Amino acid sequence: MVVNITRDGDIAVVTVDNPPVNALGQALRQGLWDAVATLDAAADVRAVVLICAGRTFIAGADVTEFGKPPVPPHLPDLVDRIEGAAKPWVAAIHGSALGGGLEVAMGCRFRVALETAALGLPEVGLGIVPGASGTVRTPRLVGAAAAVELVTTGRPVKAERARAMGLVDAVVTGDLRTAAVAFARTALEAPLPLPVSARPVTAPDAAWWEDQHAAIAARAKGELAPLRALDCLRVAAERPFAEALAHERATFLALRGSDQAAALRHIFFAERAAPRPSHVTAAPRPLRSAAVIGGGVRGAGLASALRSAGLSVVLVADDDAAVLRGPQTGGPSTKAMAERIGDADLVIVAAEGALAMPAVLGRLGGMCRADAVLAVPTGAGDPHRTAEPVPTPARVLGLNLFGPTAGVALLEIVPTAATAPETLATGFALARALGRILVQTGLGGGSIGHRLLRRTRAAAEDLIRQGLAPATVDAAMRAYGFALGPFEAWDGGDPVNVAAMPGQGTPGRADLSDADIAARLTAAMAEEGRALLDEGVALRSSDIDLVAVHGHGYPRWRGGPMFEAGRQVP
Ligand code: 3H9
Repeated sequence: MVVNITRDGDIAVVTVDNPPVNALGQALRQGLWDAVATLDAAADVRAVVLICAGRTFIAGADVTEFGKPPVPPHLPDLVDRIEGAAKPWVAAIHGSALGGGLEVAMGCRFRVALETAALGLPEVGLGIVPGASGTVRTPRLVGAAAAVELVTTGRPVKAERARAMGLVDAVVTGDLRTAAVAFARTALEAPLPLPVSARPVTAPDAAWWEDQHAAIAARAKGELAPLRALDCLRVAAERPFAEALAHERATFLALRGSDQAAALRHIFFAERAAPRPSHVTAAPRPLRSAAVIGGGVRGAGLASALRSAGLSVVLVADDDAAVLRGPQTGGPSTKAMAERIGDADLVIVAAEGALAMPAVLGRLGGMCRADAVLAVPTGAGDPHRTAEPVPTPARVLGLNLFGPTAGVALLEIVPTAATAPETLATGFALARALGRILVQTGLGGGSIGHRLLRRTRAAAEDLIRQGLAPATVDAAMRAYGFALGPFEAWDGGDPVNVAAMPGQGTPGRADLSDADIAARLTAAMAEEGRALLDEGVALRSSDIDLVAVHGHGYPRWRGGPMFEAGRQVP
């Protein structure tokens, strides 16, 4: 049963049990719908606590239903029904109350949250707006400004902040069920507050809405949902409840069927599939300490992320790591290096180039513990060769870091033929500990990230040869939604020798619109993606999209090059 009703004296406890995240699929909506009728009819029940089994409160609508026609009972009707119940409902929140889950909680007369809980309306991240009164009830509960922040950013807030804004009535510790039942008993002693839908909103003036619009439009860069959400919030503040609800529902249904929502759902599921591939069944090695070798700003960023994940970390700066280049610089410093990294469970070479060469890694392998996992970048060469000189190559793993200059958004694992299953599993455990997206390549030895980059670079340089200025190409890609244009993104790499390119200096030869430029470069990425799949370098086409989005700034709301190319095929 997805909904179970038990009793604690005159308080009924409705427990939702719909693993893994209590998403509001049809069976759960129906179960809650029926529970309202059952409990309204139970004369000896004075209040109802709504609580969830498992790791979280209701985490939202069931996203897998979004591609299909809506089936009754519809969520907005369920929220109204809970609000209109004869007995007051108290939402008891642990884990995350997200999207439809928070909307159900706002239908309840009260909300009680464990101090570790988070609450939010993340719908814009899925290319939609809240569709069950989130844009209409939230401003009635927390005011227009806080509602704009919650709904248009999609970022959840922790329980204490939620209490400060008025989203929850109490933050509790200890046993949630006991605390919520006690809260319900106390609440019954005073007159009930108005249902959320009946509360007034103070409408900000037109200038305030225009400022919000300008700020969000600048951030959204072509993404539709945040501005549509703002529009719903404005209607909610200025129009009666029922009118605003109808406006929100129409906006939700229109966006749900949009290309952007389909693309964002694709990325949502790709991100969740990536960290748990079915072929990785071995137990990871323990990960308590790590050494990060070089890598400049990115190495330092990785070290700090590892520390935040609870590991003890040694960061060896590029200059210190130079000792690895050869015996001539050996002696005491080699010994000092071995002392610094000798205890680490995991040694990550974050430096590319000379420090990632096989000879260097052979030396490094001799300095760290014999069972330490050694993660090395593969951009500079073939990981099989790289691993050869390392004693016990079974513990060597190719590891590439991608993302914004200072950050690491994505880890790419490149196993070699010799990589042991538990070494591979340790790579996955590392990504989970860091909360980063991880993509694994096949055994063929290439890197998805580097190959996509090389191919895009070649296609972009081709455009320069045809007479376009790098700034024109960059602007076109930014207009398409990329975080940076290709030439801006590469300024850390080899300089582009524009002057040496034949055809440069004959402006006007290429007469391409921004859209043409973006189409050329994204098509080149998709073509490379198909080659990566054919060669077995990429295991899934969604992995290529994840690398493009998280590694190379491809607009998330476009779904990545493979997703876009797939949509163009009739
Ligand atoms: C919405 O609510 C619209 C409404 O306003 C209006 C409707 C009318 N649906 O992330 P995890 C699966 S929009 C279906 O690894 P965690 C996920 O695929 C929705 N499935 O867990 C995975 O499956 P598998 C707004 C879902 O503990 C498994 O659950 N809500 C959904 O790291 C575990 O997921 C959101 O956007 C879903 N909604 O994190 C919340 N969510 O095991 C999205 C998850 O087969 N969810 N799955 O691979 C999250 O942010 C995280 O899942 C959460 C738990 C923080 C809850």
